[in-house]
Amino acid sequence: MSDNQPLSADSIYAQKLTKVDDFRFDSGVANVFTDMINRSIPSYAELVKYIGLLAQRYVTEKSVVYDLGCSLGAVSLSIDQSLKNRDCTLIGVDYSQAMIERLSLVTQEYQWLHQFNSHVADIREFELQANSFTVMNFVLQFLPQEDREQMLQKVYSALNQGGALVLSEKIKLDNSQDDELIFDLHHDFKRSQGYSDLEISQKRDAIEDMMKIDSESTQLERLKSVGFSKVIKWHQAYNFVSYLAVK
Ligand code: GEK
Repeated sequence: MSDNQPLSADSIYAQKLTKVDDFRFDSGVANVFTDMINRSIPSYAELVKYIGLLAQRYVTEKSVVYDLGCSLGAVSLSIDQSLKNRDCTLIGVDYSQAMIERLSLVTQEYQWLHQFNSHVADIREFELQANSFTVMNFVLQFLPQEDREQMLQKVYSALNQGGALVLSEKIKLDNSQDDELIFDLHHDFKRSQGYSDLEISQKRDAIEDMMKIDSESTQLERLKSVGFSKVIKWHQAYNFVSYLAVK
């Protein structure tokens, strides 16, 4: 398959590396991203599809919708397809230039049903307009832990009353034995996707400093403390969960 296809296979950590550098969302990762995320996050494709369905309930006519940390735009594409007869503007933001360039490449033949704008920006610095629906699908976990509450506060403030945030995160279970078990089960899942033990451990070494995982209780308390009136966990596959938080 040519390098311009979204399905180039992820073999970034397949060979033994003398030194494992910190993980970066560079062009090497962007080129294999669709394969990488589908083989790393259980039920990723279903989750993305169902986010489109949630959008049907929360996106209001002529409103803005945000896909923060959009990578190759999977969530925006799902929402675009799902909202057939509603006028809205989709905005994708990602700080990786390589991701946004690749998003443009892989969607160049796609006919958007809604206006879609993408921006290269750090979501912590990016000003949010009033909007009805914001999605952060596995993105908050990459922010320094001390910046996460402020980011959620900003999202909450920009949402219209009755609007919703979909927040998907890898979590730590509060009970340490349960957490070890779910961690191992996720490892089994990655093996079943064709990743070797070497790939799994080198990727973990690369990512562990830049992706600090919060516990389930921290996630729930933080969403409540920024003001969301309703917070429910609507999806879970292993230790990958998604919360629906309604203003
Ligand atoms: C999907 N949502 O396919 N500002 C902007 N972008 C950021 C920041 C930041 N501070 N930190 C990380 N990113 C997508 C998947 S991937 C998840 C999201 C994963 C971006 C980063 O460049 C990358 O594209 C994305 O967040 C995380 O549904 O790789 O596990």
